[in-house]
Amino acid sequence: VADVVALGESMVTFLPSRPGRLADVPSFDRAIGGAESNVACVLAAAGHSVRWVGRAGADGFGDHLVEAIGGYGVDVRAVRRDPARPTGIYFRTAGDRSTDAHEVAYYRAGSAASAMSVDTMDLDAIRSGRILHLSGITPALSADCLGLTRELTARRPGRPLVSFDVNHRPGLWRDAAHGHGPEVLLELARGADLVFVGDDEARDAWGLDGPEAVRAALPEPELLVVKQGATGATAFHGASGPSGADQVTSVPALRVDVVAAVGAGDAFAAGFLSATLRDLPVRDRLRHGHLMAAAALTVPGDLATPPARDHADRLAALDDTAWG
Ligand code: KDG
Repeated sequence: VADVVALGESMVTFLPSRPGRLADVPSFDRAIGGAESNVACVLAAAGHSVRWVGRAGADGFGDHLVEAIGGYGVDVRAVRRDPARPTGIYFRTAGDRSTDAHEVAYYRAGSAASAMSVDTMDLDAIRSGRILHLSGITPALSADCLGLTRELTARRPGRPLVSFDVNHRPGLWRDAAHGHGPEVLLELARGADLVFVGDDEARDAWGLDGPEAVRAALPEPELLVVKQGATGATAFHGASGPSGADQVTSVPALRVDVVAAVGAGDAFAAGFLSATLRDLPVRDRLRHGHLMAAAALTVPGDLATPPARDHADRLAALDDTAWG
């Protein structure tokens, strides 16, 4: 049994060779992206057994994704290849360091992954881990992808622990005829056991201000993590326990010089899930999330080498004065 199965679209990512507008950047370097496979790669690099399930084209970019993600030690045997549809790709600019306002150009409409559905995917493989990690990107891709995500977040006895990162991508929902992003994301999050959401996403998508408001609108998940950017993260947990009352745990983020914020949310989820698999207390799960995020924030691509486990454990165990 894998520790974690992550399902989602991965794309070949093109990182700019220099700063500037998309219109001006003359060349790009190839890398890999995809929120869920990013989580899988970080978890594998941190020593967990992880499987990524997705669909890629039967093309060179698909080969690259499978080889590169497999190269992180992620099990890619359940990835399906589609001879009729291409692998999605995307380009992005370096953006402004202080605001992280960057341009993204997706070429993924009609991609192999957009054809993920309850019929085209191996549901047993998807449910074969202790934790199933999903994100709100998948339901934005197509009606079929939404149907698959609904099936996987339906509460059923014996299912793996379902982790859901809201990952609101307004650009993907704008033209989606199959659903209204904010509503769909709230519905799916209600079906998950563990939910990650940024306070900025909660404000933009749902008009909810601050962690308490998010918890009030989303009481179902056993554990809710509201990420507050450079400030920190707050977890609500235990409401389904005997007392019925939530415990609330907040941990400040590490202060780092941000190179690129893309991938930091995925790394945070990976750190939190890694510590969850090790049954660490919620405070330490948040600290491991911040440590992995700090590694991702300080590199230009989505993926950074995570700190070694014993190193991360030593940092997470520092007292509150070190953690601000
Ligand atoms: O979280 C990082 C992702 O945003 C990036 O890898 C691309 O999956 C991606 C998406 O759909 O935005």
